[in-house]
Amino acid sequence: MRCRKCSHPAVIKMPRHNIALCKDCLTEFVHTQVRRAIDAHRMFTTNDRVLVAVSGGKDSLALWSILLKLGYHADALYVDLGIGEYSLQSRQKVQRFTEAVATSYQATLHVHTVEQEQGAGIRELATLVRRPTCATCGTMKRYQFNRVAIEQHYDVMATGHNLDDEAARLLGNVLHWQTDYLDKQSPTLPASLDGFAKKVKPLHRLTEREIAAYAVIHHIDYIVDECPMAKGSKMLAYKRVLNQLEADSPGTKHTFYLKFLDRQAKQRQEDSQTITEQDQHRLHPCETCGQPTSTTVCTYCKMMAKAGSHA
Ligand code: Q46
Ligand code: ZN
Repeated sequence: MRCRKCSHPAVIKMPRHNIALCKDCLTEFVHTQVRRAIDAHRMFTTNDRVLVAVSGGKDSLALWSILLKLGYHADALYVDLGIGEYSLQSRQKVQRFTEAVATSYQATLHVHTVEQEQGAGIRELATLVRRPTCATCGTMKRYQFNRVAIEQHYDVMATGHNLDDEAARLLGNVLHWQTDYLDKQSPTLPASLDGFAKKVKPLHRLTEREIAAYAVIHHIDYIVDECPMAKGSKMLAYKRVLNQLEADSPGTKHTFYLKFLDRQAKQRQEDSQTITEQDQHRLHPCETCGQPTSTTVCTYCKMMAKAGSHA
C-alpha cells in the first residue's frame, strides 16, 4: 500500500476519503484538519491562552501535542478521579508526556486530585450524594475546569472530542429528540457567563482511528483502556452502531455530523441568534461559588454540601 500523495509506504488506509497516507502525509492531514476546525469555528488564535483537558487517553494527549506544534499557547489540566489502577496509570501517562514533550514548549500541567481535595474518590462521592458516578464525574470536571480557567486566566478550554464522539452524541440526541442538547452540540461554545472561558473541540473533524494512528507514529504513550465506569454506556453502544454503518458505507459518520453542523450554522444565521444569547436568558452566577448555573445554587455546590453532611 502506497501513500496517495507521495508514494511512500502508507501507514493508514482511510476509506472515508478513499486514500492511504504515509507518516508525513498523515501528520500534514491531521494538522490541516485541526487548523481548519480552529479557523472555521473561530476557536482561538495564537494570542489566546488555551487550557486542554487531558485524561491520559490518545485524543487529549494528541490534541495537546498538536496545539503546541502548531504554535498555540496550550497548558493542560488533569483531574485525578481516584478510580484505582485506571487513575494511577492515566496520571502517569499524562506526567510522562508533560516531561517528555510539553515542558520543552514551556507548557504547564495543572493537576487536581479529587481524593485529596474533596476527601473521597469520585465513586465514593457519587455514593455519598446518591448520583450516578458519571454524572458526579461530569459535574466535578466541569467545575474544576471552570475554576482553573478563571483562576489562571485561560481564554479557552479545549477537549479532545473526536468525530466518533460527536457523531455518537448526535445519534443519541436525535434518537431521544433532545432538541436542547442538539442546539448546544457545537464545536465552539461561547462563554456562558462573562469572565468564563469558551469551550472548543478542535479534533471534531478527525476519527478515533486517525488520531490513534497519529499518536502511534508520534510516539505518544497513552492509556489504551477506557475508564472502567464507561462499561455498558449508551455512548459505546451508539459508537458500535455507527462503526457498523461506517464499515458498510465509509463516510457515514463524517456526513452525519458535519452536515448537521452546516445545517446548524445556516439555521443560526437565519435566526441571527448565538448560543450565548440563548444561554444568557437561562444562566447566572451560583450564589455560593459564582460559576454558571440555571438555579440559585449550582449542582457542584449542592453536591459538595450533601457530601459534607454525610461525611
Ligand atoms: S471518566 Fe468520568 Fe467518563 Fe469515567 S467516571 Fe464516567 S464520566 S466514564 S468520560
Ligand atoms: Zn456553585
